[in-house]
Amino acid sequence: MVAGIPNVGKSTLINTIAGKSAAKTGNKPGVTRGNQWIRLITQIELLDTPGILWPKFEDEHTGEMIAFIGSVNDLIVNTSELAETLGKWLIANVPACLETAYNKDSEDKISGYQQLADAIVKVRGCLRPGGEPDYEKAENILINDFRSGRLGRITLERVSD
Ligand SMILES: Nc1nc2c(ncn2[C@@H]2O[C@H](COP(=O)(O)OP(=O)(O)OP(=O)(O)O)[C@@H](O)[C@H]2O)c(=O)[nH]1
Ligand SMILES: [Mg+2]
Repeated sequence: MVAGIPNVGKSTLINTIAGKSAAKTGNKPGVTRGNQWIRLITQIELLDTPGILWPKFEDEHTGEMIAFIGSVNDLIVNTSELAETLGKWLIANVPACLETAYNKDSEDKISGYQQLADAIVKVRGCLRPGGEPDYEKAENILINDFRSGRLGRITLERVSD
């Protein structure tokens, strides 16, 4: 049986082992809706299962990290808040990744979330008609860049934690 939190690659792992696309996969949580047996050879089958989460998180940061990586349905989290929490975490922990992605041409280092949002607006051209900054677009860019690995390979938890 392959079990774990949503959207981490359980179905992909089974397909890789089976050597065929027997289980449905997709880049969002909740793709596998029910249990599904997939036969590897006559005597071995693997059970694909829907992603599961704890009924309650021990602490807020655990829930935040699960949301950062896209294991909570984006429809039930506030994108603005998620982007800000993620942005602040990245500034505090891996500032160099942000500098490389969004601030190469500036001499001022990104030191706060507003500065980060403005840097994304500038470098990725997030403007509304009329020239107003489109922060909503910048928020989505930050989340997508983090999840797709565009900011680099970033580890959220360390053994020392
Ligand atoms: N970069 C990378 N992406 C992966 C890997 N394994 C899976 N993915 C991608 O992650 C996304 C989720 O994969 P799934 O196999 O559907 O994940 P799941 O755990 O079965 O998700 P649920 O069924 O929703 O719980 C898909 O877009 C996969 O292509 C991996 O090893 N590396
Ligand atoms: Mg699945």
